[in-house]
Amino acid sequence: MQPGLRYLPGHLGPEDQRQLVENLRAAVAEAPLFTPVMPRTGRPFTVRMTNLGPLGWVSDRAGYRYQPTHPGTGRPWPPIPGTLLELWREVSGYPHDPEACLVNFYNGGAKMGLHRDEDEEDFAAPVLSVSLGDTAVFRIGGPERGGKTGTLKLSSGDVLVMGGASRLCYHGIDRVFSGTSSLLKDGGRINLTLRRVRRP
Ligand code: MD3
Ligand code: FE
Repeated sequence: MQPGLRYLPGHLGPEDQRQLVENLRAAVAEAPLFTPVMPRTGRPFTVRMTNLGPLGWVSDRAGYRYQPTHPGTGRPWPPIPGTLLELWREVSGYPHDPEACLVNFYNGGAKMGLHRDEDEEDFAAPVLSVSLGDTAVFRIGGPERGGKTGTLKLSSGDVLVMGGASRLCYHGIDRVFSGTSSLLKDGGRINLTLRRVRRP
């Protein structure tokens, strides 16, 4: 385990999980999932995304960035649900609210390669992750690419707080195990990451 990484297995109970899924269904109706593409190459991600909050993370041929509006509709992102703001206030140890909640949707074949989250100005704030639906294999390494890595299974209701040194560690999702949760009626996995983008 990396210093600053806190793993809170099953932190969200079934009722909170179901409520979040309901919030997300409404949010996705307003701000549909889109398929980001890699900068320059235009190669599509296997994960689909949307965002909640004043800023959202997007990736397209022009690069990675945070922006206030959905790339397809041009409308502002829906608000971050109260349950997530309460969770952030409870576990982040950071005195300002998050500005972005990236919503990642994984179907059975989706994965996310090793990367660092470094498009934010404020690395003093942790990144907080909530897993919903099918179980995934999460991989985390150190601050340099090519270092030693380890894995952790993330199940529905698990919360991870990446603060301190862990904030800038390489990480990714190796695979998702289809059919391991009945939370989402069509299966798959949702990961929510709450982020502070700008310095307060
Ligand atoms: C460790 N998401 O959205 S969440 C991402 O499950 C992302 O969808 C993965 O990586 C997912 O950028 C992993 C856990 C996570 C998130 C951010 C981190 C781990 C992290 C930032 C720094 C270190
Ligand atoms: Fe990440």
